[in-house]
Amino acid sequence: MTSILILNGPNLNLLGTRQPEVYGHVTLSDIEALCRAHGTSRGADVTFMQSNSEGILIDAIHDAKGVHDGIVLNAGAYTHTSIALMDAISSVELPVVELHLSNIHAREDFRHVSYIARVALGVICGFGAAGYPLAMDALLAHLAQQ
Ligand code: CA2
Repeated sequence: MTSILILNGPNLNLLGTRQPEVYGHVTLSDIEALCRAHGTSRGADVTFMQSNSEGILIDAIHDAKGVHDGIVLNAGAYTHTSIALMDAISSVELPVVELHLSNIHAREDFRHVSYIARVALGVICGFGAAGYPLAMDALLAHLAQQ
């Protein structure tokens, strides 16, 4: 069975509690349920995690090698700052779909820069929680071609 790691970065544990005008009312638990249901419908195994720590996210990417077939990554604000996350993705040579709830290109200039995009298969942003199943499908379509 295809195995997907869905990895969420800093502050995403706060979803649904603040800034609903930007991120909506959906919680990270709601998103996890959506991803698990979508995985079941596609016959894919889903591992879902969140961390506020850059090091834990890097370790999760390293540990994904040989365990998962690909990663959906919402790296949160580390997207715009972390060369270390970019290097971790390059090192494991697993396909990664970068995902954002908001349209980062319609927001502040500093959010227009993504270190993840340089090493990602592709990027999905601006579709809210619905972006997660879209990212999973993009990853599964890529893996089916391998
Ligand atoms: O749009 C996205 O998914 C982001 O990755 C969310 C990050 C932001 O830094 C990125 O630029 C785009 C923020 C994570 C969630 O932050 C919250 C802060 C307060 C309340 C709820 C969520």
